Amino acid sequence: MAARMEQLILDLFAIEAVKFGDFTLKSGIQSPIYFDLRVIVSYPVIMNEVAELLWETTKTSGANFATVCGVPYTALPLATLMSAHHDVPMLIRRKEAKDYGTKKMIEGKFEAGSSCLIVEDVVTSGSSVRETAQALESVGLVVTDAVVLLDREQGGKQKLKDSGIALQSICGTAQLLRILRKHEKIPESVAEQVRDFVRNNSFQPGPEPPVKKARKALSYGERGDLCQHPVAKQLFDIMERKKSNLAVSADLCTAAGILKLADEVGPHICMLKTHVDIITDFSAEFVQSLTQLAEQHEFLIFEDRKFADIGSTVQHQYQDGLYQISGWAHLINAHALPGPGVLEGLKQVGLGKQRACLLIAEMSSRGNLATGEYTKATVKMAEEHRDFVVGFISQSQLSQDPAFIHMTPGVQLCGSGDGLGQRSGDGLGQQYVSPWDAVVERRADVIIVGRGVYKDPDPATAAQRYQTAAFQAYQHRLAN
Ligand code: 5BU
Repeated sequence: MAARMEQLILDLFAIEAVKFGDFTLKSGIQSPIYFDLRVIVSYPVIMNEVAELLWETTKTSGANFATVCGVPYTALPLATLMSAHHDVPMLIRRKEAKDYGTKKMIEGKFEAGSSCLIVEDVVTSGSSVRETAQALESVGLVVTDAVVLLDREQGGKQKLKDSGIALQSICGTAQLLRILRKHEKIPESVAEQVRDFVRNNSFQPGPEPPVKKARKALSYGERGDLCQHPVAKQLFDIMERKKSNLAVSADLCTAAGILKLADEVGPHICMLKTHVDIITDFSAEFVQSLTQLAEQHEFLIFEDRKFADIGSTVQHQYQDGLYQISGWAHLINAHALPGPGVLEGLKQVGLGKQRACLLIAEMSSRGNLATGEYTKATVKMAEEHRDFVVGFISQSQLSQDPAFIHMTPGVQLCGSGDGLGQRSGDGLGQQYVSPWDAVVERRADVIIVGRGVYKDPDPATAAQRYQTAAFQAYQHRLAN
């Protein structure tokens, strides 16, 4: 088996499934090594060998399982080959519930309580395996084992062990480097660079740094108690009571459509987000009905107006015109781009009405410019206007202050590849992460979901699915 594994590593290098250079991983970290196992579908002999070695690795470990399930998408054909060659039934986890028919997240026959082996191509932190395990467990399956082709050896194995999953791998980074060095495929300097990278970028088990350990993770309810601003308090309180950290983005163009959606998803959300300027038949009656629904279902209204002008202009845009946003939106947001004047203008309108604002510190769209120094300056601006700014629209946690709320758009129920720098999108620049990644990895407090919910033929069920996924992720974060 060792000789076969050695040959496999050389083959993977030859087909560029393993590359060396300067790559940006999904987490934003620069890595000197990159695994792109998606190419193996073009090399059936190699793919077959990977599936066989995965099978033998599993069998040697003594794992018991009734079904196999590949983490979508790269590991799907691997699980298929294992299933077909060894006569073990397979399950398929949908990345997104299909928008017609039965909308099952797990396809295939199984008995509740039976065990399923997870198959994966690469493991970094183990988050994709955990996410698939969560989906399988949510329908009553038991997950105790996973098998992977390549373990990046950055702590994922230990993290999975901590959540009750034993991970077996065909090969780890250290062994891969040894083989490639032995055959002089890479210079020693590159191998050393990768070893350094792995050493410095591990999700380490063991004792946490003392400050972190001393600070217990606070629940939404506890954070609400620490907030000065009434809207922030109210939002945390709703999140705690309704067990929902889901905001639905109602990006529909008719008043009736938005009201119907708000009524359907109302029980599952903490907040409804609007783009009021896309509504063709906006009226005072619409505002009245939406406000009634917000009271009935207990959610806040967030107008995603993205104010970005000088103070005097945004004041009018907030208060006047057709929409008179300050009259009904509990929350609005603003870009930091114009400088503090944008907040000073908005505040003069909003403070008296006990309204709150979120600053856009990072965006979800590809190539956006809200990064680095701009993001840091935005956080500083928020800190200087705590009487009005209650948090951020962001893609990561930017402040340790528990009173600041982080809200993350660009979320859909889809795994986004483990550490591989890939995010799914909509073809127009939007980039998605899964609820798990948003809440656990990126530390979002609230996930914002638009099309994942309102494009579903059954938005209420879709909202419930997102609510459960995001709240379970929050509970995991609290417990760890
Ligand atoms: P989607 O259908 O889930 O992709 O909708 C996301 C919503 O969040 C949509 O209304 C956007 O305008 C909004 N959004 C975003 O997607 N990304 C951002 O960085 C910001 C807002 Br700020």
